[in-house]
Amino acid sequence: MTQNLSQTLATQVRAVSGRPIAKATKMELWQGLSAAVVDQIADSWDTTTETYAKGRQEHYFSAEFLMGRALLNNLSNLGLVDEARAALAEHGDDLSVVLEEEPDAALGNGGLGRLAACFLDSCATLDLPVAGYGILYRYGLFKQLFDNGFQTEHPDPWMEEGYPFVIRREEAQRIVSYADLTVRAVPYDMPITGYGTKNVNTLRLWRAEPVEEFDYDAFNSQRFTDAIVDRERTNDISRVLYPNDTTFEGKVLRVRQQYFFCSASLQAIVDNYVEHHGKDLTDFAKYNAIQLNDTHPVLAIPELMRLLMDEHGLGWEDAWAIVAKTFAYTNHTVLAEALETWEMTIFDRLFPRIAEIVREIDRRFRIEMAERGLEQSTIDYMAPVSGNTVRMAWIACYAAYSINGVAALHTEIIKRETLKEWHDIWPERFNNKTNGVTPRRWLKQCNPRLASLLDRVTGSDEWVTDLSVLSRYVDSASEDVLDELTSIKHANKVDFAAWVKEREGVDIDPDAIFDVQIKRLHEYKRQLLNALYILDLYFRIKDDPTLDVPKRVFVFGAKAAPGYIRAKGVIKLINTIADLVNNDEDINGRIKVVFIHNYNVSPAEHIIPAADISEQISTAGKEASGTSNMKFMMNGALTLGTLDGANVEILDAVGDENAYIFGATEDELPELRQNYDPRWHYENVPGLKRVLDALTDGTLDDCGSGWFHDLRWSLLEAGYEPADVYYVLGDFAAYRDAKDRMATDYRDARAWARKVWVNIAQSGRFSSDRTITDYANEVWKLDATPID
Ligand code: HBZ
Repeated sequence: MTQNLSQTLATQVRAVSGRPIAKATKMELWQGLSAAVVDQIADSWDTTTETYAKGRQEHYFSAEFLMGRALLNNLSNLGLVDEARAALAEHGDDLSVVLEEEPDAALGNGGLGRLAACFLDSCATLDLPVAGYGILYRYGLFKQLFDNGFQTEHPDPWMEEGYPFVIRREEAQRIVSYADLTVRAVPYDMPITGYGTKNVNTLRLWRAEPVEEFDYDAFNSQRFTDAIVDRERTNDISRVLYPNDTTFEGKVLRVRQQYFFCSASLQAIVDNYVEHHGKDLTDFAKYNAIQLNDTHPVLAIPELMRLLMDEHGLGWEDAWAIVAKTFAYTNHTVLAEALETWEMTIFDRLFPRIAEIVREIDRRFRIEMAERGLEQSTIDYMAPVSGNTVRMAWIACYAAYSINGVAALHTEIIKRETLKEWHDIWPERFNNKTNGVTPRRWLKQCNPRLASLLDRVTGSDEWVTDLSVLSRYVDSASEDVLDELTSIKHANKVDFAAWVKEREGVDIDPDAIFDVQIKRLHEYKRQLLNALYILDLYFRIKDDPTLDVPKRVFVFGAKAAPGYIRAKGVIKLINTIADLVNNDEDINGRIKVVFIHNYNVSPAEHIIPAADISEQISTAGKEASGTSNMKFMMNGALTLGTLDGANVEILDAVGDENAYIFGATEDELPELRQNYDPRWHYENVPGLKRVLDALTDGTLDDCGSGWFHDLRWSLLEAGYEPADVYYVLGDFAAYRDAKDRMATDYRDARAWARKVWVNIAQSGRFSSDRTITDYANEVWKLDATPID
């Protein structure tokens, strides 16, 4: 039925551009090719949807899906890359140029959102009946530019020019009601292809639209603004992704967003149940499981109660019995400020019925706990509602049948501290699911040279869907393979250097060590520690120009939340250090610093294959898992890291000699902190004083912002809070030693390549296929359902 890609390409390009393919722009070629891909999968997608609808399904609720680009991913999954390249070549066009036209779907902040995207890829590849549900934000995460080294934020209207990979499903719209507003939720479905399978899963993103496009009564009676105001309030709901991952702004709107996608998704899920299994909802949990990606979708719990009771006539106990078998909750942080709480007054204002249900959950919880004999103070602490505060994580812990952390250490910490009281009562609910990343995007697609070496070494491409096969070859890499690894990395660095030159205007030497830290900017992630090292190295070379150190390129990519001034100070600092060292003739290119602006999924695909050193240097106990650490490992960068998050498991997989671990550990820190005096380190650790003083003595200019003074102050004095809460100065000496040692070790190319190989070969357990298989077996109880 479907025509081949080259036949449809010309037709689709003509349809989107209204002119012959020879005259189409690159953007129109991208759109036409993308539409041609959708044409290829339409039948399988429909069959998959129909098949899944009848059986048990898992629904992944997430406020964020950081999908990145779709076209290459789909072509690669469908085995159509060569055909697409040839089809474009017929018209004199180059696939790689066309691919670069695609905007990133940046509907996420960072790790949490990207994890959701990797999970969808694995679910489709494993033929698992899983759908994602979220919001079709008109503006994804802000676009970052630098103005004189300062971050500036700009809107990212990613769909403005048309986006063939989301299909509006007019007929599947739902109504979502608030006390002050009724809106239409219109689903836009994105096909999620899997590697080497016909199954095509779905990501359903909801967009808010006015029930009536325009209030003509208001308009005609001269109330022009009234007519527009309601429309805009509705459009606001899916207008923009919140760029906050610590602080909360526009609380009411954020709660509105959360309720919006939870309610619309649950209505669709319940309706599907009724259609296939009848009006008696008793067996709802037999057919449906819902994974809550952090607390953002926790409103789904009272909303499902409402739907079951108010729309389907169940009593409280029956409804709660279903809810308690439906939801599973993933925690992504131990930072107290990120466990969402809302004011009850917001709930009262937006949805009084949900507020009432939450109060009833609270009332029953208190009774149940009193019957268990818990102390009143414990009950008050754990109760979903205290005073005017609603604690979303507590609602999740009470209702969910499964609660998981995202790395072994993280799960231990939430059991012991963050969620201790819950673990005391329901230890059986707790489980670990160490994160993973998809080897399709993060190895096969972004690093074709390495992928082809792996094909040759293993004799097949089985590793693409079972990355664990690589471990069989861990001890058997010949010297030829090791040399080839070195030249692949070098070739990737040459490509990357050209990309950096074009994008950032900086020259970097592919023979230097590429040392990379890419992640959101946070104090706990300690980009500042890295910056202090670079400054120290700079001074060391200035002191002794003959110092024999290998050439280095320090690469950063990071966005700071717009209101997070200290994080923005670190960005300005790194850019200022870059100016200083990149242009110093004494340094003569021995150190280069590059801050990649607007870091996102597709820049990551250029950066990671070129990295030698993976910076994973968070204060121990603070990074729940990390996922870039896994991507780097897969691409043969060695970890320079603390014993934090999944670094612990990476170390376990590769062994001491193949990773560089430093710094205070999570169990040492409480005691270390008791007598911690950052000033002592400032005075006594050689080099530290010089580096910290450079922040304020005129060496580095913060353009009158006062931000560098604040950074120094946060480490040394900090006033009302303890100084240097993230132990930057405490870990500085150990970090410098480890990083210097790495640079020295890099000189032995063979020995380095052997470490690189061990990292690649042992990366199998960090494939999201492994993570998802564990979720499917242990939490979702879900079987693969291939459509053929
Ligand atoms: O989730 C990250 C963790 O910091 C990281 O360690 C982990 O690997 C990753 C996946 O499990 N957490 C986030 O990315 N969190 C957010 O982006 C966030 C967004 C909005 C919030 C709170 C947190 O309100």
